Amino acid sequence: MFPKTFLYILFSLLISTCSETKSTSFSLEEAFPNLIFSNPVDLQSSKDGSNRLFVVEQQGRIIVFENNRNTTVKKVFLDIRDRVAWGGEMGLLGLAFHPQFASNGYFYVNYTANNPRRTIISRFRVSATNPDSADKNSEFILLTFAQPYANHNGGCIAFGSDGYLYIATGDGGSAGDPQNFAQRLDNLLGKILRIDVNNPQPPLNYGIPPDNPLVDSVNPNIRKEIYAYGLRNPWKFSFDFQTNKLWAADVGQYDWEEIDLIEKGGNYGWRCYEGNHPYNLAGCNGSYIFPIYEYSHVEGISITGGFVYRGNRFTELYGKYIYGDFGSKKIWALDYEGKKIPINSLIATCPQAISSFGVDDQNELYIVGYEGRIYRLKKTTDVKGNSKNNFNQIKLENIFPNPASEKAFLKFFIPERFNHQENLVLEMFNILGEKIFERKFSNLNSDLIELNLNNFRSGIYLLKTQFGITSTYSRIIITK
Ligand SMILES: [Ca+2]
Repeated sequence: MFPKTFLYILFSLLISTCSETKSTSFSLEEAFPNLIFSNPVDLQSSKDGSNRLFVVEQQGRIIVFENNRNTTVKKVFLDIRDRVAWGGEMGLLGLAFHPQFASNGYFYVNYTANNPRRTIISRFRVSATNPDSADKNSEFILLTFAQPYANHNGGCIAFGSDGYLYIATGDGGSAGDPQNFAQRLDNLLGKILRIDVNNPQPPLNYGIPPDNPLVDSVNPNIRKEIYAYGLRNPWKFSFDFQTNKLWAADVGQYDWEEIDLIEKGGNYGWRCYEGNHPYNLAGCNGSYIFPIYEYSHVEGISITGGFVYRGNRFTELYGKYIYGDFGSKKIWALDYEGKKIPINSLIATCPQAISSFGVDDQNELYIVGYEGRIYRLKKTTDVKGNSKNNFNQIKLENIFPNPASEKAFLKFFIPERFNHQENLVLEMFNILGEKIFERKFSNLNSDLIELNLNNFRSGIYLLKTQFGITSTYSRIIITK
């Protein structure tokens, strides 16, 4: 048994550092040490060959600067603070450049305004004479919709490879989606919308793409802008243009943050489900698409979606979905091939609250700190020796779900030249250090082990995983 003081220290360490079994091998550095922004919430590239970046400030400004680490110059590209109502989750929230921005100068914004409180999706145009300045008077409003409460406004907008504009909307706010907006198809809240900005269908200032999922509905109340629904507050989404997948991170209510792969016409469950967990099942008899990954509020409080990394600086992150949490400031890499169970690794912690991620013309990744700094990843020496040296050792990669109630799965990394006769010993200890479970596997023929938790009470437990002389401890939380 462990002495209690030792156990206390061990627990403290585990709770702070070992919720993931992989060690951090990245840290963050300021990407533009000479620049600071005011409540930045988005970072975009115009992708017009000018090597510029644009940071969206929540109060209502867009700032432009050269994508050069040593730059000291930033300019106000657009200032619509006089039109934007900001604070909390309101403000200028999203920016998307038209795919032909280099020739037509169009870009699109998503912001909230008051009197009445509403979301506005607008087009602006760059100045004809100054590429670092937009024409404030060029505003062309495409779409507005009422916001019943101040929170859950979504905010992210982006063009897909189909040329259509995708718009993330929140469920309208309050808590628990009191009007059930996200499940209903007669409104634009709690959705991913898709519109055609190039071919307006009067009286609309935009078109409905002919293959939108509800386009054939004869019910006049159904909104044909809807692309997917059942979302709570998809604050950030992004496209992986290698696979054409749409990744959305949906902020949870009280317990679960989720990552969804958005399919046309999909119902992502809210408010019936929060992540994989029933939330309010009244009237719920639909067909729901559940997240490909979720994490509990032990790990964070509000997910900030990122990007599938397609840059060149970090080959080990290529193809992985990099995302973070606004509150815990953790950054993870999710390895998901579409078939196997995803592997989630903590890779860094941000000095500031993470409001957004962004990518530049080279697909390199930036992390937007809400207190004003822009960061990028930097490789650090792996002090725990957990990288190349250990590639020949079996190790526990993931425990999921965690917290768990009835069963949990242990996912192992098994190297190619693994001796399958080697013994695996699993031991579980309660918070008093008492061993309450032991199981030995003499012939490990699967990288996945199922743990039956029916006989355990709610609580925090330590799971010891031992192969030969190598052992690791992981935290597992059981909730009944
Ligand atoms: Ca969901």
